[in-house]
Amino acid sequence: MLLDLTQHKPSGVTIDNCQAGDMVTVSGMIHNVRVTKWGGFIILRKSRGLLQAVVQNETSKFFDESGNEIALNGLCREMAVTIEGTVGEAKIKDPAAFYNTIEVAVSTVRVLSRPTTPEVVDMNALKFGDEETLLRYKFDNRQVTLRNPRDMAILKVQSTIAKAFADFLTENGFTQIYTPKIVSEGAEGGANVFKMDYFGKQVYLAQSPQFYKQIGVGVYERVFEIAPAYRAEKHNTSRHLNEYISLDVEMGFIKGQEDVMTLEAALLHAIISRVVTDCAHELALLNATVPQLPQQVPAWKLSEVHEILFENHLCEEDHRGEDDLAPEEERAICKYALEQFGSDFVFVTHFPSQHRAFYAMDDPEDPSLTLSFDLLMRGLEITSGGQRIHKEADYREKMLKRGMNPDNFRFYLDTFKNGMPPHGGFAIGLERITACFLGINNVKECSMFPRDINRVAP
Ligand code: AMO
Repeated sequence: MLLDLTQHKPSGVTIDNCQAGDMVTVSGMIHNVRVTKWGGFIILRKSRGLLQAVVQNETSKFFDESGNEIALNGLCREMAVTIEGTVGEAKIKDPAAFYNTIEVAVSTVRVLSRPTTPEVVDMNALKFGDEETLLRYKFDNRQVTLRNPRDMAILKVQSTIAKAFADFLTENGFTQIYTPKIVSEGAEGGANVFKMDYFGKQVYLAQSPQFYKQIGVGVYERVFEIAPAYRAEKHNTSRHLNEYISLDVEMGFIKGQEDVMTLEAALLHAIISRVVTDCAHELALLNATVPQLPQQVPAWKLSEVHEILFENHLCEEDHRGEDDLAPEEERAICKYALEQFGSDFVFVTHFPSQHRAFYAMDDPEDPSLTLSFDLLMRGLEITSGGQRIHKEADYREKMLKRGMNPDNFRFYLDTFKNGMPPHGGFAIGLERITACFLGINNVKECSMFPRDINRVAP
């Protein structure tokens, strides 16, 4: 047999390039069937959303998997079907309808396969009293509830964010890398690292590709990765996952952390533009407000944030002198930045050295602080980043000060021994940026199969 490679794409008229009056053949899953006196509607689910097909009793015919003619009420939700019909103009109000200016007048429907349970999950009826019960039901049945147009839209936006991230960085001279997730040392420190047995030896699941992306800078100058990261967070919150997708960036030959922050702002600009262009349907369906990112993004030191909030009476408590941002401060400074600077994003810089990972470069002007930053979006931290130490001796000194054993990090330190440029980078949590973009309260809704302290299946 010889395979014809030109056949991988449908040719001629398809549902995505048709006009009123065209005959089309379109396959999809039946999302809903409504029977009327004169015929009815088949709502077909396609990759971007719903398509309406109109049935007329006199002219529409239906066939089962064996080619036997059946009645319209022989069709049911979640059957895989191929519909042939004529395209007509329509004005469909349902926001889940991706095809909202056309419909198909059905000539034939052929069933390709059918569900084997009569109790197919009804995506239209995903309405429960409280949010927690609804989310539990959705996650317990995620393999099917993902087919609901709202969840499809969330993950479509997420995939567009990841694609825009990769495209922007590739266009700006970054090389995509793939680094191991089974590692010998946790990169971020702390206790939230998953241990696992590796042929009798204790190893860890990577909390971040931090070491490897820095190593990548010694090779390619500019690198990025899109990959899972693992955090053994014991608390079950709306902002934490135990496995999340980390959008990692690392770049060499920087003059300071401002270069990294500027790159991130430009990257976010590209991501927002791409989502607006490519996901108009999803944004409308989810009722999302496009994030505002001005040409000049506010960036304040941590101490300045405490001050601003205190002086303007924007927080209940006085947080001046604290080592980190309190959640109420994250929300308050974002509200302030939006009102005063029209920005849904705020950079916060110069976190205390003792609260940042060892690889963060200390500020030469005040070594108790680091040249590091967080980026807040709409009240939530979506990024950490900063300038890194690039001299082996400085690493050793900081590790010893922290009671770490440099011998455990030999391969990492070897990189700096062999020469490294000044460099820095950042990581964006994909689920968090998606949730903030779309105004979704729980990041788990932005994970295809969320992992939390109570859930490893489906
Ligand atoms: P950090 O630990 O702050 O930094 O993580 C970076 C970003 O990853 C996301 N994130 C999470 N998302 C969901 N659930 C979690 N449990 C979780 N933990 C982190 C957040 C966070 O801002 N190596 C550094 C980055 C760097 O400096 O380049 C790091 O991993 O959006």
